[in-house]
Amino acid sequence: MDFVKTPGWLDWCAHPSKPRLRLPPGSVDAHCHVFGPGAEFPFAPERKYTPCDASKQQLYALREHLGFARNVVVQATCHGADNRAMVDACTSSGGRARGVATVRRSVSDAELGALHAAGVRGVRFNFVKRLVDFTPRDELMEIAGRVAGLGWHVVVYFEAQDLPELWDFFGALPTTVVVDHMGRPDVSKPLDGPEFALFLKFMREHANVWSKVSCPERLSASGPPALDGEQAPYRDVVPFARRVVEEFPERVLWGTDWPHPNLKNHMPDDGLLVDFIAHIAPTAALQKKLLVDNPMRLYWPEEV
Ligand code: 0GY
Repeated sequence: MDFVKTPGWLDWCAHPSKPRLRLPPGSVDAHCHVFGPGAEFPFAPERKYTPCDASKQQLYALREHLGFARNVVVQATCHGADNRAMVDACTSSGGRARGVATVRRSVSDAELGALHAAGVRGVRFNFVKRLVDFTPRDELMEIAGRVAGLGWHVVVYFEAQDLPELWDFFGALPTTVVVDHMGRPDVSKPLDGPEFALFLKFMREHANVWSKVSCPERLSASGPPALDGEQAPYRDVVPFARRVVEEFPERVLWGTDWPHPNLKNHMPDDGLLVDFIAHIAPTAALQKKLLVDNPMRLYWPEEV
């Protein structure tokens, strides 16, 4: 099937730079996606955007270029609850990729078992209104209860202003809960202001909550330029991500977010995104926890 990209859609960076940061051996890119290819894995009818193609081969070429060892492929909303592209990426990775799926209440135990066998270790609940239609909370809680039995976790994606309303629901989830992109803070607001304080409180009060400290390119107003090569890229995001890494070093993950859906103004250089890590996890010990120990514990516990 032929698909026409959403107007203004920016394709991923074809020639990312080589990162200056040398990643610790065994590093995991714990948040990335595949899109189609649409001719092989059609995009879902209920999708809110139509992306460019971004194949598993292209993802794994990026993994090698950047110096990662493994990937966690997160189901993107453009594929709805049709997990075939993500599953195909996992099963053809030689054990170097695990997945996070989207499922509906109608999913059977046999289907969940097949996803587990393919390498899926979590489900994603998305609360970002521009990306998905509303799913009743009781349906999500029922799914969470079922996947808890498989030892999976729940990944949640929401925007900072929605945390108060979601607090009780998240607090009742019976699994590890992984927050995408620090709950999307507005980094033009103060680091010590009430909005980000609430997110830190949420992590403090719930020992089962982890955070991805990813996606500075989505959160930043200052943008990428490291003009003199010394200043941090996306420097307005650095204090927020660094605060989370330093306070919760055992509960943070990082990912490229390749191929970067829905960016209309700026497409990041993935090499520069890797260099951002040095600013938010400034020691070798923190980098190892963020990039190796934590994702291995969550996605490959049998190897830890
Ligand atoms: C991300 C962010 C976005 C999109 C999706 O699944 C998706 O469509 O996650 C976004 O538009 O903010 O984490 O990839």
